[in-house]
Amino acid sequence: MATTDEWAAAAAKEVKGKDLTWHTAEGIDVKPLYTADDVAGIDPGLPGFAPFTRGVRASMYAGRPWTIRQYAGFSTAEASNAFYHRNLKAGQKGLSVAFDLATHRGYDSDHPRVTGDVGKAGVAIDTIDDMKILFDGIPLDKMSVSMTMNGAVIPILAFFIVAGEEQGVPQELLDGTIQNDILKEFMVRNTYIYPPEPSMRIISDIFGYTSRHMPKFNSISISGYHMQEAGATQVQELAFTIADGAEYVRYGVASGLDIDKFAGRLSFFFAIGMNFFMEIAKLRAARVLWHRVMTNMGAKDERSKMLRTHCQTSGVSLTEQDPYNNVMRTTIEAMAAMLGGTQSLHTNALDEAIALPTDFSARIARNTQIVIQEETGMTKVVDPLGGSYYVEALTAELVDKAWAIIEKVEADGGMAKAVAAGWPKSMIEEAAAARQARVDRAEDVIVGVNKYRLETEDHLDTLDIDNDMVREGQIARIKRVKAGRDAAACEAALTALREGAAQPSSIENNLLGLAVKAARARATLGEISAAMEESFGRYGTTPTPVKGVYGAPYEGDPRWNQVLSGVLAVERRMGRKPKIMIAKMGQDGHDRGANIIASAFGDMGFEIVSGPLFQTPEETVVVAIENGVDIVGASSLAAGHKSLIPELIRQLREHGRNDIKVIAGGVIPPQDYDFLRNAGVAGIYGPGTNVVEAAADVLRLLGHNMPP
Ligand code: SCD
Repeated sequence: MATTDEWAAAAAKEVKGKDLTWHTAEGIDVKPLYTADDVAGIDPGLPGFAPFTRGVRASMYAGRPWTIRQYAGFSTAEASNAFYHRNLKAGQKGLSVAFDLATHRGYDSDHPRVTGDVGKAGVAIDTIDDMKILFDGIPLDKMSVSMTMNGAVIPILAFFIVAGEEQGVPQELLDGTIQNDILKEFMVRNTYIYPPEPSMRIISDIFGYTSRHMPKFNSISISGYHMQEAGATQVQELAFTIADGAEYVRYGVASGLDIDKFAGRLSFFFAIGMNFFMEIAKLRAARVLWHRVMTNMGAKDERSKMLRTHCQTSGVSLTEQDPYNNVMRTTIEAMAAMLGGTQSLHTNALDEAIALPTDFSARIARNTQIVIQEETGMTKVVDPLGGSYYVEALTAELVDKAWAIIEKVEADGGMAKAVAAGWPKSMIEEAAAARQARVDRAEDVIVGVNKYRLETEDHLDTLDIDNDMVREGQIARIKRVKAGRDAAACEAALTALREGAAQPSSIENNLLGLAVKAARARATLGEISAAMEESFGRYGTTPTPVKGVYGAPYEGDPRWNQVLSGVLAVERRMGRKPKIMIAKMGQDGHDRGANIIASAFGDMGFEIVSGPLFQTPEETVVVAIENGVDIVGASSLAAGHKSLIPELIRQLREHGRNDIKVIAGGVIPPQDYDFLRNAGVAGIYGPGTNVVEAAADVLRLLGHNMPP
């Protein structure tokens, strides 16, 4: 039998001494070979038993496969309901509702701030009537329903409860999950409404209400997904998600709940990206970490310590270029999720980098899971990678690396304080900027983007929502509901909620309990949100880009130097640095792209004006003019580009400032490019844009003769 030393000598000879260690973004040195030496002392135990490394059920998928749960929703409740029925008929097993951004941020569709957002990136829900239509013909005692809602979580959950009630399903029988994870909203996703403190009260009120009345309902989905989407490494995603979980448990306990009465209904949500084995190990490590955290916090019931999770394949790993590659990417990611032991899974559609899925792309996405479940035999053996030297060693290493970050969070007083201090967000943004630089420098390969790029891209039909029509329909329904309700009863219910929000939390003042009464009285989502806003206020923020991370690896790079000289030349000519405003308009809080552009352009010598999130086009114009910017870069990731960007240009013209150029970036389908150019957009930068080349382009717009 050969020894590992003999193997090392043989391998070194084959590769002529080249270092075969892979230094990953999470700071893990992955070796080219793992052996029994790497797992000495590691015992992953058995599935269904603590610490659940090998899965939360003894029989896992051999007993029951994971839930095929596709996240979907668009335009109206009617259209989304019809889409759900088609998908369930075709093999989907659970529902997962995507709401539009107006709903997320607590605005009814008739609010002037949301004209560009209604029905766009999810379904518009204003009233209990919308919610009833959404689940028409779907028995809520049989179908488990997940709802991705964090900001307007109180009215949405109240509508869901009342929709069940009016279907004849008591709340005790409702099965499903509400995302309800506000900490990650403050960190990366930005669909919050209220400031952190009252937002945390909302969460413990929901824990209290669901633990008393909804025993089958998962009261939270503690999410790392959006962290990875925002650029977090797997270790960061793992650590901050588990630390968020610990914080929620602490708040629940502080509100007077017995840990074992609510912890069994906490659930999790992770992203599954392209680093196949790292993702498998991450899910295994997450279960070990949660078991450890909950044991330390005094949980006694094993169910309280059992990490059950949903997963979604990675959105950012998808490309606009050569989009059929996304089918393979999603398949690989789906396999990692199942080999990691997920309970529920969403597989992305191939066009999801640029638009909402069509029936065609949704079918391929769904069938990816069905094929794995029903054709491959992969579900027949529990945790088939258990005992793999590499997977077990990587699992243990991820546990240790994440634990070090969790200990730092705990030393800082927990995740709420760490989020307020801002360092987790900065850590993630630095990782995002570093990743973008690696992609732009083709050190991290993305097939079809920075390697093997096609000469001409195939046209792909994508779904387009007629936002005006949806909004008009919603406004008409809001009017109907308001006209048909008992105004005095509705006002009384809203007053009770307003007063409850002004008082400390108690069973009588439970915000969800009060909102259920308001929903029964036909109060709208906007009214319920506004009633709480009176006491809580509305939270806002302006992004602060990280410095130096994107530019560092470019030091000495000839193209980089050309851009730096170009910026200096423009600066000499103008007598000041060229100024670019990075604008986020509408209710789209996805700021990863905007932050990366701000960081990278800042490193190239541009002066950056970061606009606050959630601006209207009018507000953006005011900031742009006051700051004397040369260019406004509008970042759009939630399909509002066709209404918000032309409006921005119109407003600039009205102010006599045609000289301020407008460029657009983000998730913009190519078929909208002509529309935007005709509206006056000077440059469009979709997913996969090389940021240095985008800057070269901007210099050309500013009149600099930039070499190609
Ligand atoms: C499971 N069961 C078994 C079994 N496996 N019983 C016997 N043998 C087995 N092998 C039982 C379970 O005990 C459970 O019953 C029931 O079957 C259902 O199984 P589950 O494992 O609990 O699965 P599910 O109901 O699907 O729940 C999965 C989660 C839940 C717990 C993870 O929280 C969930 O569905 N989450 C989905 C979240 C989601 O969709 N998020 C979308 C986010 P009991 O319950 O009686 O025990 C989208 C998003 O944010 C996108 C990005 C963005 O918008 O920004």
